[in-house]
Amino acid sequence: MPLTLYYHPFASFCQKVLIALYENGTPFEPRRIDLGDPASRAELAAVWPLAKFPVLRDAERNVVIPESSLIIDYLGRHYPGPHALIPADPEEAMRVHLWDRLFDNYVAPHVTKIVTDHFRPEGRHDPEGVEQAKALIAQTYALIERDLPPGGWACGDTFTLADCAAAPALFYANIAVPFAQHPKITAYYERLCARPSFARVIDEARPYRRNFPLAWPASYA
Ligand SMILES: N[C@@H](CCC(=O)N[C@@H](CS)C(=O)NCC(=O)O)C(=O)O
Repeated sequence: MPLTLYYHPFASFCQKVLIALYENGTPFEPRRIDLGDPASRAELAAVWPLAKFPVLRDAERNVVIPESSLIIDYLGRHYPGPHALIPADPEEAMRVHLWDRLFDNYVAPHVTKIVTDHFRPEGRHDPEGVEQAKALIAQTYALIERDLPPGGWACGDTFTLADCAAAPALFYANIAVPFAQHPKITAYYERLCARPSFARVIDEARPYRRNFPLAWPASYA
């Protein structure tokens, strides 16, 4: 098996790539990284010095690919399966990339800001930064609610890279800044949770929930 994924099942950007792999039934060797363990972190840093995951290693082509969107793009080009997650049409692909960017840049990192503030030592919290992060997520929800199609997926009838990004981002964002007052996002999120690839990702991450500092909503089975 040429593909190795360096990842953690609870990390949202890793979940994004897992969804893509599961959508296409792509075989890979999972290499679980524990960033709290120096040896495990060093193993990741040896393939990608920034020590951020996910990272994909392709032994057959002798390449290392960091960055979730690039990994999904790479998989589609070199290990295609039944679901093309990035459309061939450049205009459609641009729309998919825009939605992917929305979730990656304007939702997920702000959730990280809110969550990691809980791990800061006493006297080093950043309440203003946390409030800003919450406001930016709320602002992005408003845009998503405005432009999301009433049914189907983020960019229409086909499940794409944008949905791989959306599912974990919304899963965690909803805990930090609930989106219940946005009916289209709520219905879309329910469709994402019913998608077998994402349902599997949620299941595999469940054992790690005890380390999460925010309260789990009752609706999160
Ligand atoms: N832009 C990157 C973001 C990767 C990222 O931030 N991953 C997080 C886990 S979800 C991480 O490595 N966090 C560990 C750290 O920042 O030390 C991508 O799309 O893959």
